[in-house]
Amino acid sequence: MLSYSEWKHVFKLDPAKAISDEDLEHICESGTDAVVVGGSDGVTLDNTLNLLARVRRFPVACALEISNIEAVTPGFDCYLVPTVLNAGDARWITGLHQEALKEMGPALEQEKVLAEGYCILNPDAKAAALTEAKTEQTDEDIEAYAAMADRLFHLPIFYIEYSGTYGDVRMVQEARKALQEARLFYGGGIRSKEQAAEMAAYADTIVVGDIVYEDIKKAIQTVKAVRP
Ligand code: 1GP
Repeated sequence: MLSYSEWKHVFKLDPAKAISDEDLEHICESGTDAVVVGGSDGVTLDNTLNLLARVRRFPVACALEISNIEAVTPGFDCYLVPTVLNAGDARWITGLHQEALKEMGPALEQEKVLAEGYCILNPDAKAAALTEAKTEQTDEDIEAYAAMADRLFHLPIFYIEYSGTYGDVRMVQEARKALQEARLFYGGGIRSKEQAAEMAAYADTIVVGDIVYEDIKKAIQTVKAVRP
């Protein structure tokens, strides 16, 4: 199984959304590099465990993106911890993380845990509202956020997030220029193989979410764009 630094394409599955066994098989056997389990609403320990068990029937890497501390369970290949660098509410930058570590600090030694420095750029995304993200950002702002994630805080992942809408490729290009070590993730509104290829030209990893629940065939085609 590939480690996060080799991922070019991942599917993000929301444990709160229903997916048939057949569609899940298509996703897991599509040639994608990993399945990331994560969502913003209604994520529970029950639905997380259920999806983990179903994905585990296939030989694909499976990561948990933590949004809710009650839903964290052992058994994933790695754990992604978002910190929203452009959040207006500081709880989403360090607050919830510090609270979580009070309870779960020892788990850091035992599990593969990776911080993701998010920059949320779609003002209509649920996560933007929740974190009060400052989504109006210029090219220079993005370059500086990327440099901050990469060389100041040494985060392993910088994530340009347009969840729900296809983003501005210029922002991904700006981030690309500024990054030296961190992996660049792009996610948001990828609904075709052309869009997948366009973002994958600059991002190390593209994240494909909603289309899985809207058009499974189109979702699978996004893999071919980056893993022909
Ligand atoms: C969401 O970046 C991911 O966190 C993927 O976005 O659901 O819009 O594909 P979509």
